[in-house]
Amino acid sequence: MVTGLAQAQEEKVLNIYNWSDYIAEDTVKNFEKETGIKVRYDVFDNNEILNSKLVAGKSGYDIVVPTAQWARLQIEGKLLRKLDKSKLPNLKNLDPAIQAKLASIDPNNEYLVDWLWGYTTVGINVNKVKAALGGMPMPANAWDLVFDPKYASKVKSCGVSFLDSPSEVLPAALMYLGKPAYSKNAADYAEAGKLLQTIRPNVTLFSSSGYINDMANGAVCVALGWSGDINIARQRALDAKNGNVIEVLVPKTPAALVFDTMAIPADAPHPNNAHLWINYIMRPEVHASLTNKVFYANPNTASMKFVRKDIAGNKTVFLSDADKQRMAAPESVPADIRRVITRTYTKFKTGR
Ligand code: N2P
Repeated sequence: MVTGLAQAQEEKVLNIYNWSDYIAEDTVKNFEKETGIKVRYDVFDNNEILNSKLVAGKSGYDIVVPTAQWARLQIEGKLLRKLDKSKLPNLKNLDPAIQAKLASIDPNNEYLVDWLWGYTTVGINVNKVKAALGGMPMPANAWDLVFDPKYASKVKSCGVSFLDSPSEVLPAALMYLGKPAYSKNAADYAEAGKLLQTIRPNVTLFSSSGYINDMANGAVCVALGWSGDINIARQRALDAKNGNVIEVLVPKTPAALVFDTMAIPADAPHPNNAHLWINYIMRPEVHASLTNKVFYANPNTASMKFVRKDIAGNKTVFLSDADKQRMAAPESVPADIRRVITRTYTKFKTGR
């Protein structure tokens, strides 16, 4: 039997490269116990880092978790391996609506399986922001807190953090200006760059992972961050009983949906083990345990009965249809625009 032979020849190792703060305590442990496969688990906190490893090749990783629009580029660059669906019977558990959404990036869902999903948004420390705004009421548009100098210059006093990733900040700035999140027009980025320059003095931290604790302990009161991360900060503040009340705002204007997807690099040394992992994650209890720990929605319909009631009903985790519809679906942009994005962001960050 070819499959049996291949499996027998594959050493019992699986190398995973995933986002930080994105897994439950027992996810790896249970997989290792059950399969006898030793997992090496490394983390990153932005797509740019992951992509450069894949482009360089020979990363040694068997499972990577790019955001969908980055995975699209990696598929086009032949950096990912087609999934063998015969090894993934648990695909039956996934929500057909989410599979259909991902198919716009990955036709027929041939390369990618959604790990979790969320959105890029604004998180606040409710009391500190109120205090920093003085008599000013909270803006109706959550994005004003970070993009309108009138608000941003006030909340600066209690700490403003931005994701340290060009491909997260530019779409948010573009949408604030009423432009498409994934515009293919360089002139739009010039405008976004101008906007970013006006608010640069108010950004006190660039972070895509450390900001979770900074929010939880009160060092940062406003973050342009990811929905689940901000909910993790909220939970950590509650656990620490430190009085910080953290809240994820669901913007009433467009925001970017984020689908992070499991994929197997084309040169993965252990593709069989990688399939075992993907199929394991798609078990209802396993997918639910991820959501229960990190407050990102999962694509697994069958998992919902294992998701904690308060989380299943939390509209900042599982968005309402109306909120979802307002948000931008993933789209990749061509290489020349990616360079414009990087340049615009670097100028913003360095303040030049
Ligand atoms: C995990 C962040 C993942 C969401 N901490 C952005 N891809």
